[in-house]
Amino acid sequence: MDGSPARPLVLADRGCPFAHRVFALLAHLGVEVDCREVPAGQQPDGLVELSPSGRVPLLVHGAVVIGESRVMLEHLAEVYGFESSYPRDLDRRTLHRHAMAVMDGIVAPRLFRADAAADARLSECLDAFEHLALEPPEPCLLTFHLAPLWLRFQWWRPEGAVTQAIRARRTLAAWLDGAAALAAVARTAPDAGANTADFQRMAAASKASFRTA
Ligand SMILES: N[C@@H](CCC(=O)N[C@@H](CS)C(=O)NCC(=O)O)C(=O)O
Repeated sequence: MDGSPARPLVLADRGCPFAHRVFALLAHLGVEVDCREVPAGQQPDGLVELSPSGRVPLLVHGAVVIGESRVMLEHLAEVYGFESSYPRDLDRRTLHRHAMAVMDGIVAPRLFRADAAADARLSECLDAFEHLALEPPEPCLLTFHLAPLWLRFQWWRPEGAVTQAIRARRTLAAWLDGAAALAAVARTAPDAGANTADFQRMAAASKASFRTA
């Protein structure tokens, strides 16, 4: 790379919450992005060469080809010098990273499938989010990471245990609503109705990939 990185290419399902994270960050940074629509579960020409599992979203940026949205955020934040990506204080930075890992490892999979073991840990998971929800939500990797998932829980699982448990925590729910209302998140969010219609297709693709994982 010569100091002017190539424009990022994101292969993604238009409604995917994980891809939404990346589009929100890039919108906030004012970075133009090329998008290629790849419905979850499909493997159009050229995808398998880049991603042997065929999973999306996928970021192609110069020599980097990666398929984990959390790592995409980190990569793009460094490339484009996102100053407020993480708090300066090490302890708070670690807590942001921890909350992001909890979201991806335990909470987000519940969009697609029930998990009794995760139910038992839900309160502990939400504590990890709520501890960070004391100040107003600002554009940072944590807010771009959590907000798209909070929107999908409300749209796709309005009566689900995660959605209900978050709503019962007023401070956390207000903070997540504020994160979802950040300009870059709102501007890159799909239409709620259309996205909910896409959910069945994404859930089916997700089940298929969990089965074969
Ligand atoms: N941990 C991944 C999750 C990616 C993911 O689950 N993608 C959804 C689409 S919203 C899916 O079902 N992918 C199935 C597939 O690509 O086969 C990330 O953060 O990027």
